[in-house]
Amino acid sequence: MATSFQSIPEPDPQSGAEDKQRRLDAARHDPQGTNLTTNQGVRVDHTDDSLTVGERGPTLLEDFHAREKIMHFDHERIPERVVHARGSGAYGYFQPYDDSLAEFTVARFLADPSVQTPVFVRFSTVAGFKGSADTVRDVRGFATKFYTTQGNYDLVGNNFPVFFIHDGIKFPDFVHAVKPEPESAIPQAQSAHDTLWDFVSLQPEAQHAIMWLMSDRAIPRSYRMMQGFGVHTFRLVGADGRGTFVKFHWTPVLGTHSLQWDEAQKIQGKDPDFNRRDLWEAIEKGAFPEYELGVQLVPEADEHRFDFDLLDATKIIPEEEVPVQPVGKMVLNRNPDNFFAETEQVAFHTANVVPGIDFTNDPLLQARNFSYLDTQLNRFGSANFHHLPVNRAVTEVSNNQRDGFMQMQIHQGRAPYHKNTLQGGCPAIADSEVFRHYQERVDGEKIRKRSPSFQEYHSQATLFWNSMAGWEREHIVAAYRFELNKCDHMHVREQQVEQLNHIDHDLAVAVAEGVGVTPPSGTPTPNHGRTSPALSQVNTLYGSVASRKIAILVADGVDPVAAELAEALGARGALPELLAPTAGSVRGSHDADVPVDRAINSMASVVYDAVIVPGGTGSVATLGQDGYAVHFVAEAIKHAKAVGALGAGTGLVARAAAGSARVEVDGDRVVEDLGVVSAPGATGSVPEEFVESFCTALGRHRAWERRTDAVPA
Ligand code: HDD
Repeated sequence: MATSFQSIPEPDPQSGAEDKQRRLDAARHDPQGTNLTTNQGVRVDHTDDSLTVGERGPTLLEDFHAREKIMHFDHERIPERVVHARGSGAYGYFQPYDDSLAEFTVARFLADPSVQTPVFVRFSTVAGFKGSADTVRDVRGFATKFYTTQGNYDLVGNNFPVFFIHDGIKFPDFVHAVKPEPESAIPQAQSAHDTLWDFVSLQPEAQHAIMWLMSDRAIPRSYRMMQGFGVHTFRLVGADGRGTFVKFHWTPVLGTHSLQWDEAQKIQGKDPDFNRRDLWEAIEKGAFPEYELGVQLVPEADEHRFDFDLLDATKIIPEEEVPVQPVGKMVLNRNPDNFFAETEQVAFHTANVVPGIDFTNDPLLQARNFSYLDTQLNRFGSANFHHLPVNRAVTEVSNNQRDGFMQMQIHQGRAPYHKNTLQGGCPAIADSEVFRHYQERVDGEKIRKRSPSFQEYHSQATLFWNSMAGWEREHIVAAYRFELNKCDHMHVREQQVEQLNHIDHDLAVAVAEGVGVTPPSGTPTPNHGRTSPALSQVNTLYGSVASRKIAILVADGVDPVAAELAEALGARGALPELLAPTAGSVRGSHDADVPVDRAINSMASVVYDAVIVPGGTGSVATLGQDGYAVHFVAEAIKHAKAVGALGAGTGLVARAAAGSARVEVDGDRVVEDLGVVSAPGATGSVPEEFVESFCTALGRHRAWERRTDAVPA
């Protein structure tokens, strides 16, 4: 996860990211100040009653307004994406730091630091339907459309750097296995069922991506706090036609952070839109998500220097072998105006490339280059989906493609063919800035056979496992156990445990013990012992409290510190909210009203990053009697969150902590233990030391070393 997070240079005003927004203006419709009309622009004076014969008679066929309104409603839905149906999007821009890629690629948006390129990004889950919950255990899509001055470039990636299969012909099988089982349509957006595990335990190539799926990477805290990867090895092409292999990485400025599995499941009920809301609110509040783009470059001459095949999308290039070179930064700074028009109708396609970027023969990528164009025809029912505002290039589009459903352009001229003399030969073939396919010599037999260089399946899963910290391993074992325990067929559990025996024998035994099968009988593959520290979330960025949500629990009689605390935390960029048993305000111990942001029982600790209980004996006594409030604190303790306590609040937090962290309840000291910060003497004002210590704990994201098994929440 190497990053530099430099600032980007002043862009050339002509290349501005606002260009796409200006063009979208033409398609925007604001109902403010308008009158209600039919689709033909005829004003109507009544839209609540159909045209009938008499007050209680039948509706007339001539009621064109009712018919049009209902007809349109009947056709409001389009097919959801067959995968990645659930998603959220935002606009922004990308800009390179410098011209360091200029010697490798003619793609200006990557190599010219004066160019600021507008982007639209859609984040998604894979398996669930459009209305499924956000925080399921799944891969996250990270798809970016760059509206470059050389045409649209789509980088359609995921938050895992590897995929489950290495040939696209298996994609339908894989997706059929992970989707709800066909006879019952159960379970929704879950990998924890027989068919998925049956499939992957019979496809050893899936084991590396499955290891990622069992890790905390599959439950990101936020789209703003996850990495993105192009996954495939692509090719950069320079002005001299030279090719260089490239892997793309997005790294979030806020660090890569995850939820806890118990928490993720609870959020699915408390706020199914958790990640969507987080992205939306952050952008509305001006906390713009930022990601650094990095590249791993491999000269063509080094294609065969690795112990895996560069064309195998189930493999990473370890960052320690080929460092990630920072290239530029993307900032997401604008929410869409309309979810359907923009986020739903955006159409990504891996074959949307621009001069300077080309494919490799990765068989997964080759299949994707067919699938994405094809799937859009199913979604839009027309080949004209590139006319949709969100999909339109900012460059001129001119060719001889004509007609089709929903043609939005009025093509002039009488010669829609090439070559012609009747239109002056236009559209003409340009002699500069054109896309030229990378010239690669290919020859061989026509065969259905995967290269032996793709046929080593487990060593990088072992690398991942070896690179994990103790708590990351605990989460992985727990995830395998959870998932396999949901499988009805014991032989499916056994098949998977046998696979694990090729990754790490101890892991296989630990999982077997938790899922009621005998430990693997076969000879284990010896663990090679190698690690890649960049894979562990221990080595991500920590320290920032920006946009972290903090619940401050109050009731009548609360010490005056509550409001002061909210101000001090807000000044550091965090998002504190005051929660009380009822909404409105509470009466402070200093006899002043303290406004409250939300009622405790309309929220839950799982949607916050941290909880604080200020003092005030009346307030703490009321909260202590409120089972929901006590549970709120205990749950935050259980999920290893930063928890703060001041004055009498320390008593309540000590009770909730159930011995999992030391909480001081007497004296004047500020004490931090395993992410729990207590300041029993702080009643009149908030000690700076408390704020410091609490923000340090919050900036560490979670105190994973806190032992919370005994905490009942
Ligand atoms: Fe895919 C959507 C990412 C393999 C076929 N894929 C889709 C989206 C993302 C990815 C992020 C959602 C785009 C959006 O937000 O609209 N897919 C990946 C990655 C893969 C991958 C990173 C492996 C490296 N996909 C893959 C294969 C195939 C597909 C092998 C088929 C052979 N993917 C599709 C699709 C989708 C799609 C059916 C559904 C909706 C869409 O394309 O526009 O064509």
